[in-house]
This record gives sequence, C-alpha cells and structure tokens, in this order.
Amino acid sequence: MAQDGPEQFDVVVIGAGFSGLYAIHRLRQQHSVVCFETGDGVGGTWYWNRYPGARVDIISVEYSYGFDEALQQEWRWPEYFSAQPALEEYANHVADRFDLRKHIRFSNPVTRMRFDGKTNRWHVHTANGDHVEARWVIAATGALHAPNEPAWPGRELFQGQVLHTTQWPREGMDLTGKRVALIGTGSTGVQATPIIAEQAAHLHLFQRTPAYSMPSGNRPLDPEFEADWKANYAERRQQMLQTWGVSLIDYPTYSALDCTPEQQNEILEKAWRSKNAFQLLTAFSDVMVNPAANNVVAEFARNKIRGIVKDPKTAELLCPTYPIGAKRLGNDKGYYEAFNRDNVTLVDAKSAPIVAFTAKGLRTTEAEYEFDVIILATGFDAVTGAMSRIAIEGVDGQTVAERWRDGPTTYLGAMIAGMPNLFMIHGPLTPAAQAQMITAGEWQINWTADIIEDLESRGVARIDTTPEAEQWWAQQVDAAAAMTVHNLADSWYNAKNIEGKKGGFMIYIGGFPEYTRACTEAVAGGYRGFVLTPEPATAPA
Ligand code: NA7
Repeated sequence: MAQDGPEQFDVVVIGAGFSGLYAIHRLRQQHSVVCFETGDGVGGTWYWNRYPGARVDIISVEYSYGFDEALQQEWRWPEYFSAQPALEEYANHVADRFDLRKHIRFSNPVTRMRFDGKTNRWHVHTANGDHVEARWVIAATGALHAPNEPAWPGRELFQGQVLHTTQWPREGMDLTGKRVALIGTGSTGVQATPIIAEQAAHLHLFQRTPAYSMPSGNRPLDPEFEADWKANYAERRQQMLQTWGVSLIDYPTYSALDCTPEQQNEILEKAWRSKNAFQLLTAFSDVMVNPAANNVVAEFARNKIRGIVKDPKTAELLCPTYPIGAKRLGNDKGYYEAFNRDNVTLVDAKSAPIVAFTAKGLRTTEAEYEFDVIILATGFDAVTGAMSRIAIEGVDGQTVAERWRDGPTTYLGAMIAGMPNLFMIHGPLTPAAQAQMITAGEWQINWTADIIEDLESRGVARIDTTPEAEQWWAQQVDAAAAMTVHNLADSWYNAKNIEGKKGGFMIYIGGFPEYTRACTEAVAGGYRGFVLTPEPATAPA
C-alpha cells in the first residue's frame, strides 16, 4: 500500500458511533467515504459503556435517528429509556440496514493526521498502518470517549482486577461474592451502584462529591404512546429542534419564588414522580439560572435523600451542597436505597482522598481497604480528550493538543483555526450533552455536509476559520454559561473534573435554537467567520 501512495478518499469519518454512522450515510451519497473506528463494533458511547445499569436518560422515541421515516416507523423500542444492549442493537441494525459496514475499518483508530497545505488534503494514519488522503475529515469522536483514570501509584501491584466502566467485558462480569470498590458518583456510578450492590459480597462506594439523582421512570413502552409518536414523528422531530435541549420536556413559565412553599412542594412532588429524568430541573422556569430558585429544588432533593437513607450520617454525606443540575443530574433505579443495605458502605473520598493502589486494594489518607475488583467510574477527559489524543497537525505544524493546552478554541464548535477542512460533530463548545445528541448530531452533520457540497460546487478547495471568529464564539459560550448555575460546581462541563485540565466552559448552553441560528447565519452571511480558498486552477494568477 505504502509503495502506491496513500489511498484516496473524499471524506474520512473518525468514529462509528451514532454521529459517525449518520455521517457515513449522508456523505457517501456523493462522496467516497472511509470511517476508522477504535472498537470492533458500531455504537460509540453505546458500544463502550456496557457497565451494569448503563441506560439512556432521554426517552428513546426522541433519542433515535429521524433521517429515515421507514426506520423510525419500523423500529420498536422495548422501554422508555433504553438500556445499553437495546441501543447497541439499534446501532447495529442501522449499520446493516443502510449497508454502512463496508465503509468502516474496525479496531483501527486514527493515530495521527497532517494537513498538506499544497494539496489541501489531510493525510490520515491509523494504528493498523493505514495511510489515506482525503479532502475532508469529519471527526465524530465523541464528547465522552477518552476515559479519565486517576494516576494513583501502585496499580501494577494490585492483585485483583481494575477496570474503568468503559472497559466492561462484552460477556459481562460475575461479581457474586466479590469485594468491590466503585469509585465515582457521576451518572455512571449512580446507575451502577444498585446493581453491583445486589451482586457483590460487599460494595464500597468512594464518593468525592455527592450526586443529585432522580428515580428513573423507565418502564415498558406503552403501545399507545408509541403509536402517537409514530403518527407524528416528522412534526415532533422539527419541534424538538426548536427546544433548548432538543427534547419535548415541559418548560413552565413561572418562577419557584412566585410559589408558596405548599405550591413548590406540590410541583416538586409531581416532578419527582414524573418519570421524566430532568423534570426537577424544569419544574420552574428559573431552576438553572437563579441560585435562590435552585435552592428550593435542591433542598427538596436533599430531603428526599434524608427520607430514603436510614442512617442519618450516611444520608448527610450523600446530600450535595452545590446547586442541583450544576453537575449532570443522575437518573437511577434505587441509588439512595442501596445505602440501606448491609453490604454497602459509603466512603468519604473528599475528606480522605484515595492516594494509592496496594497489593490488596486501595489506600486513602486515613485507611487501607481490601478488594477483589476495583471499578473506576471516574468519568472522562471529556469533550476535548478524544481529539487531543490524536496527533492532529494543522497548517502551521501545531497540533490540536498544543492549540488547546489552555482550553479548547473552536468556531461554532465545528472548526479549529489552522485545521482546514476538518469538521467536528459534538466538538468542544457545541451544545454536546446539553442537547439530545442523536438529533443534534444529525443536524450538525447535515449542516456540515451542506457546506462541503456547496463549497465543492463553487470550486472551493479549503475552508478554515480564524482566531477572531473563535474568540467571538468563546464569548458567546462564556456569556451563556455565566447566566446559569453551572459554574457553581466543578464538573466536566467546566473542565474541572480533572486536576490540571485547563479550559473554561466546554459546551454551549445557550440552547440548540440559538446554536443552529448562529451556524446557519454564518453560512448565509457569506461564510462569516470562515476563510475560503479556491481550487488552485481557479485561483487568481
Ligand atoms: P462524571 O460525571 O465525570 O463522574 C465521575 C465521577 O468520578 C465523579 O463523581 C468524580 O468526582 C469521580 N472522580 C473522578 N476522579 C476521582 C478521584 N481521583 N477520586 C475520587 N473520585 C473521583 O462521569 P460519568 O461517567 O459518571 O458521567 C459522564 C457523563 O455521561 C454524564 O455527565 C452524562 O452526560 C453521561 P467529582 O464529582 O469530580 O468530585
């Protein structure tokens, strides 16, 4: 292969998750496309995250593709909030139904890329030694892909098994009779806790920051609900795009502070039982923007914890003090209830942090613990990690990791100055994870594909953006974040989940309609914020 030079394609797609799959489908209609995928199967997030309890927290009739009417009419979701196996099965169905696999090279991650400014093409290299050249690259690398594994010393000494939740074996793991440590209380830890507690001889949950979580409203999908959605799918998909989070959640117009305590309580009780994962955050109009209103909801949630957990000391340790929703709200099936079991112990890893692995388990600043299995539910080098871990070299020889040393810079979350013809889906400073990601991803891919097709039809060989455009977008991102309570807690949203990681707010939370308006206006305004370079043959002499 090397002797004949690199293989030629129009488009390289990185990642065969939900966005990558649709990107292949959309682009291959007019282009030659190759996709490189790290895993040996499709599904991305829903391929990697097969830990016990892994389940989506958005109703599946929304969290699914809308690009093909027959697909959305024929596919049947078993439950309101699908579990990982159903989501992976769906991704596989889509890959087969639309014959996408022939474009995908599995177990073959992209390791480095270099833009050739003379030919205006990317050279893409992979772990298996592939070298391809393409005009366009679409990075659908996932906002929550690169695992965060704390660098405690001594991991090689531990005689049991250590694994991150993204490394869960496909065949499952029998934890029966095992002494298990689970570290982390984000969405993952909250989902996994009750299930592991049922299996393990004893579960120690190491908590650095407590989690707010709502009971999951999961249940088998009601046939009438399904039929109603299927009768109105096209219209609902359009309506979803007009909402802040690309989801048809009720958004009330009244403030928590305009209600009496009795009214507040009635509304919040209803929200708690609503079976909608985020209803507590949308119980009033101002939960996410007014700390006083937020505290009404936060105190309600804390009282729920105190009501469920029998041991008052454990209950208090489980009660968060930061605003509810500032970190991602959990969605669980018996999380707090698990602490009433005799075989579950909550460990305060804030006052006594974990400092090392030992031959038999873990050491904190206060004690030693013995385990058979240590599970790291420690989250991700989120939003930037997947891109930064590929050596991507732009026009001036600088890599993405170097450019983002002090935090990600992007224009509309889609492009990075000096990295021409490279488009990101759910990239840094997009609404990633604050918008329902399958539908939002489809929108971004269509916007990207339209740009590519438009530029090709006009003989444009290269599209780039500028540091000024990036700065303008950074201001929009920061302004949106400043209006909310999100910065009142440390999380992956603000790059404070990993010690030493720099960056401001990592995603745009001004709402999906504002985001898409900025994107469409930029293009309609003559590619405002972009720099277009024509094909050499048509360039002025
Ligand atoms: P998260 O939400 O980032 O949670 C990671 C958890 O791991 C969180 O509780 C962290 O505590 C904890 N953590 C991380 N490092 C350590 C160390 N060194 N010691 C103790 N505890 C640690 O990741 P998830 O996988 O749960 O969820 C990610 C997203 O997936 C979620 O937001 C949804 O969008 C779906 P911390 O809170 O930082 O103190």
